[in-house]
Amino acid sequence: MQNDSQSFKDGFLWGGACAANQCEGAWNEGGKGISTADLVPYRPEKVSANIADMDVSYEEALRYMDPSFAGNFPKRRGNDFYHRYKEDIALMAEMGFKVFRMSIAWSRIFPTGYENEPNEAGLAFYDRVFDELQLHHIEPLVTLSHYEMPAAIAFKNNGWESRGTIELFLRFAKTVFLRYRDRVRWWIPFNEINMVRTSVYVGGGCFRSRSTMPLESLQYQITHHQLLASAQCVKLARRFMPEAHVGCMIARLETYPMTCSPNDVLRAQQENQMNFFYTDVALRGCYPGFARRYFRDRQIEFAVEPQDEKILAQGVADFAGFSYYMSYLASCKEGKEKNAGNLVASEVNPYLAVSAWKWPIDPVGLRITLNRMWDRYRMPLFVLENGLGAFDRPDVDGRVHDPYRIDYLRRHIAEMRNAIGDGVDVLGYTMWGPIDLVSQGTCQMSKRYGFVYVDADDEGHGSYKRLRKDSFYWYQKVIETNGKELE
Ligand code: BGP
Repeated sequence: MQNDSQSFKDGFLWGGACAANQCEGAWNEGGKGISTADLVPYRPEKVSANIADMDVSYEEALRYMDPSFAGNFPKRRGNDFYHRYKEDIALMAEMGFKVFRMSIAWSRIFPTGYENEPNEAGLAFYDRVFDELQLHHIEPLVTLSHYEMPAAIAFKNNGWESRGTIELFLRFAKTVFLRYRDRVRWWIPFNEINMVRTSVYVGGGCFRSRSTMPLESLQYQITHHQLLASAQCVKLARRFMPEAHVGCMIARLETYPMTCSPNDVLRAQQENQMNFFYTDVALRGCYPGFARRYFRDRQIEFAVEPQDEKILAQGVADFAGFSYYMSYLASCKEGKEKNAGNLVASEVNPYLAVSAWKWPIDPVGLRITLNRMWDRYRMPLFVLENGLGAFDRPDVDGRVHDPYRIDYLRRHIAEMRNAIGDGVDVLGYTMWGPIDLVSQGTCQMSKRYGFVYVDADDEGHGSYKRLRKDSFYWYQKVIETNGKELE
């Protein structure tokens, strides 16, 4: 028996996570093509009504493709990581990061997605980023697809609705595997692969109006193609980088029954199952029975080819990654009051406080989720995202006091430690958005997650100067003590 089961193992991967489209900026520099994320405008009227609507229609996208269209597109600016990566990586190193989760923008490497040869300037940019990380002994963990793709693929293929997109994606994957195989050991093909249930545009580069399929069938068609692409990525990675770890990732929607009525319990179980559907396929290599039933009951039909079963079975991932922000409630009765949330909104849980964006805060839910996933897969788990979006304001001395963020993270890390004490194997923790970045759901810069404040507003005004918040020093201590010191 181990003496100290309630502690993080040596080499635990502490760090932070971001996505190219939310931090890089430089949307039209270095030969980059226009991506689907570059076409998402800031819509303040939706933000004030607390509607996180990320969809862009075909007609809107066509208009936004015109370079002379004047609009506010925050994901084109990000937090300017493209020009400031050295400073940002130095800040992460100062906190003691062991790992930095980032994504590669597909449209930097293949501007339209259809080129035969990659864009060397794009590849060289990530060379520089990986060099810098290496200099500071920080491991990169790379997501290949984090809510963006070359816009041309959205227009020509309707994104992931088309099976042809798999081949384009694999060309991109192979290119970056071969280029970076000596420096990147951790890979994730898709961020939150279940996003497509919320937005076919963000999750699948797909315009709803351009498809003739009923919505749910379309969503699972996209998913099927992405699962095939993931499995083939695993296979490719094993061929070129036998030492690499290739995981899968969902936004974990830990769902509790609203009451102890067996029907509510069953509903919660079904919702949890359909949330695990993606990781079940990626980690077990086949479609689970409950999903087949779900498709049957709801007349969900999508194209599957005879070789697909084999493809899925041959590309089983080797760790289970997930984001965790909150828990959800399931009930057979439609409730009146809903909170907002990551990907989906849920009925109000009276036991939980909420953030300024009405996202419930449930640290114990992280322990529950870690246990549930460990029980299900017996595979190493990676907490790839967790964090609190909040309004931060520097004081007169230019300091940012963010006790609420420290409190949120402390309580979640403590519950992760509890889960480790329960016997769960956790590889690492990459807190979301260590340097303030543009919000995925609302496009706000003012929805801040970071340990480092970025002087920029929702319109892109500001110096983009970086300021260490109080939480910066707190996280530094957490890492230094390998999670022993959380106060
Ligand atoms: C996750 C996404 C991230 C991220 C985070 C916070 O679902 O993977 O890209 O942004 O949520 O969400 P938001 O930025 O909407 O607050």
